[in-house]
Amino acid sequence: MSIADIIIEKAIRRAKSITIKKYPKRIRAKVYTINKINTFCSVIKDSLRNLLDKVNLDGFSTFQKELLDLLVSLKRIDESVQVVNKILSKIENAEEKYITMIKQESDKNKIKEYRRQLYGFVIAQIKRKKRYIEFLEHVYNEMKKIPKVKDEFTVVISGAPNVGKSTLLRALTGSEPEIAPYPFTTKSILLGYIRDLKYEIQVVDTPGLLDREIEEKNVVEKQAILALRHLANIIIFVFDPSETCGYGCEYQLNVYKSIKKHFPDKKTIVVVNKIDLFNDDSYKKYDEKFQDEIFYCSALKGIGVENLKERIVKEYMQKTS
Ligand SMILES: Nc1nc2c(ncn2[C@@H]2O[C@H](COP(=O)(O)OP(=O)(O)OP(=O)(O)O)[C@@H](O)[C@H]2O)c(=O)[nH]1
Ligand SMILES: [Mg+2]
Repeated sequence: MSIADIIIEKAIRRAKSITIKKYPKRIRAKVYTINKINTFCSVIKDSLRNLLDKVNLDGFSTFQKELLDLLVSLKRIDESVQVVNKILSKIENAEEKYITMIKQESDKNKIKEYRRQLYGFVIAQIKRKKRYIEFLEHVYNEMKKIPKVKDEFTVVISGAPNVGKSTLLRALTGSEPEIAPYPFTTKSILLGYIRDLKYEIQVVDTPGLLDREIEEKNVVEKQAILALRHLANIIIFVFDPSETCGYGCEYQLNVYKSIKKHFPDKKTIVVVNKIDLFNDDSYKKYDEKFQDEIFYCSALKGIGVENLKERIVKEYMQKTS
C-alpha cells in the first residue's frame, strides 16, 4: 500500500474511533461531527508535515546535497514540497469552511452530508497528488543512504577499482570502518577516522574510478568525483603496480592523470600498493610518471602504512595550525 493510501486509511480509522455518546444530547451531532473532522484532518496534516520534515535538507552539506541531486534531483524535491504545501493549505481552508457551515446548521442530516463532502474533498486532494507524496517518501529513503560525513579535515582515497583502497582505509584507521550503504551499487562508501587525543582526521574511501571523461562516468563514479571535489583536503591516489587489480599500469596512470587534471591544486599523495607481491623493487618503475610524493605500501600486510599516517598527520598539523 502506498504512503498516500496509508495516510488516508489512518485518518479514517482515527476519526471512526471518536464516539458520539460522550457529548450532551442538545449539541451532540454538531460537536461529534466537528471532532471527527478535526481528528480526520489533523491526522492527514500531521502526516504530510511529518513527511516534509523528513525531507528537510537543512544541515545537509553541499556534498550531501549534490549527492542527493545525483540520486533524486533536488528540483523535483522542491517541486513536490511545494505541491504538498499547497495540499496542506487547501485542506486547512476547507476544514475551516466546513466547520463554520456545520456550526450554523441544525439539521443532523445536513451536518452529516457536510462531513462526507469534506472527507471526499480531502481524499481527492491526496489521491490526485499521490505521486508527489510518494516521491517524497522515496527521497527520504534515499537520504538515509547518504553518508554522514563530518565537516572536518578529510583524506579521500581514490584510484582504479580493486587496487586496495578499502584495505588501505582499514589499515590507516585501525578499527572497522563505519559502513553506510552506497547508493545504486552493492558497494558501500566507507568512512574511517585517524584519531588521537588532539585531532580527528576523516578518511573517506570511494568507489573505483575508470579511465573516462567525467561526462561519461556513471552515477557511482560521479559520487567519487563529488567526494574528491567537496571533501578532500588530501587526495590519496592508490596505484597497483602488480596489476592484480585487473587494470594495467598505463590504464591506472590515465586515471591518475585525469584526477590531476580536474584537481590540480589539491594536495595529492601517491600510494604504490601491494609491494608485498614483489621480490625486487620493480614497483618503482613508474615513479617518474607521478608528480606527487610517493609512499610504497602494502595495505594488506601493513608495510609503509605508519609512515603514510605520519605524513597525513603532518599535513593536517600544517593546514590546521
Ligand atoms: N597482496 C596484496 N593484496 C592487496 C593489498 N591491498 C589490497 N589487496 C587485495 O586486493 C583486493 C582488492 O582490495 P580492496 O581493498 O577491496 O580494493 P578497492 O580498491 O577498495 O576495490 P573497489 O572498492 O572495488 O574499487 C583484495 O583482494 C585485497 O585483499 C596489498 O597490499 N597486497
Ligand atoms: Mg573498495
